[in-house]
Amino acid sequence: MSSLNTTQRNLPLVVLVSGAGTNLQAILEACAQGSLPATVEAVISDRGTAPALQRAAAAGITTHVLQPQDYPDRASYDRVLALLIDSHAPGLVVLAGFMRILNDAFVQHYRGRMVNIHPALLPKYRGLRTHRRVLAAGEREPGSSVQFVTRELDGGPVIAQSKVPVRMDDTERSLTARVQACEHRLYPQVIRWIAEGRVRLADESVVFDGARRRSPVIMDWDETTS
Ligand code: NHR
Ligand code: GAR
Repeated sequence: MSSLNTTQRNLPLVVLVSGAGTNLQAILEACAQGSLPATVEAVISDRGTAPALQRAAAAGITTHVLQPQDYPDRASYDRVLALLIDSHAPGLVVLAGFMRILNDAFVQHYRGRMVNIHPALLPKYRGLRTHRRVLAAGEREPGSSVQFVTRELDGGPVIAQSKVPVRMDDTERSLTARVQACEHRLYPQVIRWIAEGRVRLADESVVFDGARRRSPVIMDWDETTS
């Protein structure tokens, strides 16, 4: 059946989570508002207790829990995870607070089709407990980055970043909250660019509107919100 609006298909997403799921929530809301031409087909968690699962269920999204302790090794876990993801035929796999390292075969399978959000201005502060390390280092420029996932941990090409002001009296909690508020705008925006075909991975670089980028897009919300 044809109608006026059938040319633009929504990008099917599978979102991987481990925790609170506030980024998942921001993505779900952007989809529901029509500001993100994507559909969350499934949410998969490596932890049965992740609050993100409740958020997904509340939005009527299919959820799966795949617990590492039920698999003999990382390779078999990653293989089953990929089969489960592929059963939903996503155009993009979205890591949203997913806390488990994925093996090379997995990362290769989703090359150019998997993104991650990390709470720092990469390449600074790769790895875990980012906010604590940012504060301990007296970092003056916290922020968040969205990148394509490649073999090197937190080392894939960065698509976009957003900076966040740090305050004298910041605690791990207050800084985390400010960075997350910024992530909730950044992640839907980057997924929108991918859904619209404006951003893709070519070799080791991000291509934006047909041009190879040598550095990430820096989001300045005053100018670039749409
Ligand atoms: N996998 C690959 N191959 N490459 C990346 O860049 C990945 C990845 C999987 C997840 C997210 C990431 C982050 O943004 C991510 C990026 C977990 C760990 C980790 O050490 C590191 C980085 C990231 C996520 N995880 C421990 C592990 O043994 C478990 C830690 C825990 O359970 O708390 O998997 O920072
Ligand atoms: C986000 O701040 C994300 O940047 C970070 O975890 C949070 C997940 O929050 N990711 C990492 O630290 C990856 N190591 P959420 O579950 O509420 O979306």
